[in-house]
Amino acid sequence: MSFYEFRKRIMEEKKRRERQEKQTRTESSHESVVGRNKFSVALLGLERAGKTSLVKKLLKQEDIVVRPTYGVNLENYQYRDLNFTCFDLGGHQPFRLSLWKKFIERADSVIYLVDSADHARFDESKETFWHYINFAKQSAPVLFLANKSDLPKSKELTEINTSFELDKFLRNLRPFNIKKVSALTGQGIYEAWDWVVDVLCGAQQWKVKIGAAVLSDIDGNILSEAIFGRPSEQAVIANDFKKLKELTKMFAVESKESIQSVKLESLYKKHVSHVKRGAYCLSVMIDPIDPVTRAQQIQLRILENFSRNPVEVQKNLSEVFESKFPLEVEGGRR
Ligand SMILES: Nc1nc2c(ncn2[C@@H]2O[C@H](COP(=O)(O)OP(=O)(O)OP(=O)(O)O)[C@@H](O)[C@H]2O)c(=O)[nH]1
Ligand SMILES: [Mg+2]
Repeated sequence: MSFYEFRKRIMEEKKRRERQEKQTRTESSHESVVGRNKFSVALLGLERAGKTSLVKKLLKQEDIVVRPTYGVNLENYQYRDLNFTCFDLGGHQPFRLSLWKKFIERADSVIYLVDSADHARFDESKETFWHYINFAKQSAPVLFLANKSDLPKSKELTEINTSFELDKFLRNLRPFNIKKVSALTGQGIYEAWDWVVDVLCGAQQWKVKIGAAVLSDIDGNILSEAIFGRPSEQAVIANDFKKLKELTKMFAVESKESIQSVKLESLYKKHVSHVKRGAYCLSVMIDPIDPVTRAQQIQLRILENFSRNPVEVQKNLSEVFESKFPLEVEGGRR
């Protein structure tokens, strides 16, 4: 055999192997998780990002002194009747190189933490995120957590989104979200975990296009309102907006006596989903093709957030939507 033939054969064999590997990867990525009650979650992030602290907070083991993780800690965590195995990976470089890939490939979901107050390491963290996320299963939801939000120097989500170029994920066909948390105070950690659980259970789609939203108190007094979308879309929605506010007031009065209430109505070619919880009612306008249950979950979470942090009611409603569900809800400010 000549040298050229030999080289050609080697190249052919290499291509065959690559094809085979790609096929195996695609098959395993379509593995269904619906109906399962056991999931694995890989926690990633540079050293000191707060991965172990987050797990300890979820497990309510805050009294245990957190030390740097050598290798990997495997922790079992039960939440909403589901069992999770958390791969809490050591973030130091040697562990990233030797361990991360094989745990990421096995995980049903990936959570990446960044220390949002450690601006000096954003570039390193960004590079690490984009490198390792390629090893995640195509079906695995990816949650990006801006941790240490309790620190005064911590950056806002919009800045983190820009620094890490996370919008690129919108073009990626996988569930993705970004949230702000503090593993120290516990702020946002259950909302974050809820999102992972919701996606893993396949109970919802992960994107809802919200046209407009109105917040009222239980007497039907409008507290805040927002029209989303591009200017051309906003002009169309503006016509229906007056009617949306009337429907919100009527819903508030109807549901005054109940602690929690949900109602769906049609308004021309749109759906109006009303949710009342505690002291507030929140109505949103969505396209009929969008998942109503998902919209209702989003409304409910926003209202729960208002009951926990009443000062947030003062905020601009579009900012509240953006900070709670930045990439999940289409139609924020553009
Ligand atoms: N202020 C503040 N400190 C935090 C927070 N989360 C973690 N820390 C602190 O950050 C330090 C590192 O936390 P770890 O949980 O060990 O970080 P890790 O990502 O597990 O680090 P490695 O195991 O080395 O990869 C500890 O001193 C924590 O107390 C947070 O949300 N706020
Ligand atoms: Mg650790």
